[in-house]
Amino acid sequence: MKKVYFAGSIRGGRADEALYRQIIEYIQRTDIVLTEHVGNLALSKVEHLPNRDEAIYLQDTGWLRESDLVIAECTTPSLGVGYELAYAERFGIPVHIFYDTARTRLSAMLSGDSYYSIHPYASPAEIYPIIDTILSPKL
Ligand code: 6K6
Repeated sequence: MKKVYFAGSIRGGRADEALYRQIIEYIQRTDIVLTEHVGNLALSKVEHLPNRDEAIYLQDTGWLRESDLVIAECTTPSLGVGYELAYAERFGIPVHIFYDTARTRLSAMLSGDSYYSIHPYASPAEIYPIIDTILSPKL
């Protein structure tokens, strides 16, 4: 089973929360999602700590370094997700970026970086077969 770091907007806006949750549940049928809370804010365990933001940063960067790959839904722009994608590149972790072409124009800092595997989609239904390919064990 692969350890997947799922990245999606939190303070950048929660318009796509339901989609994040569906993608996370889909990945969890076969693999491990380290960041389940991105699809469900109620699952966060660090929210009430006095040093909350530092705890979030340390926890998330630790999970990124131990992940096998990152899957990011980037339709809602997020500074935190952008940071995570650059962080993953720095540590050589594969990154797959999904975004809805009708709702966003992906930042050139992502679309212009050949390190990233980018998957534009017209309908969310297109996401799942691509995830199957990403997660399928290589022979
Ligand atoms: C409350 C409810 C759910 O999570 C919380 C506490 N906040 C965070 N907890 C865990 N990871 C976070 C939190 N805020 C941001 N992140 C990370 O940054 C996630 O891994 C997201 O992929 C990304 C979102 O960044 P912003 O800039 O949109 O917040």
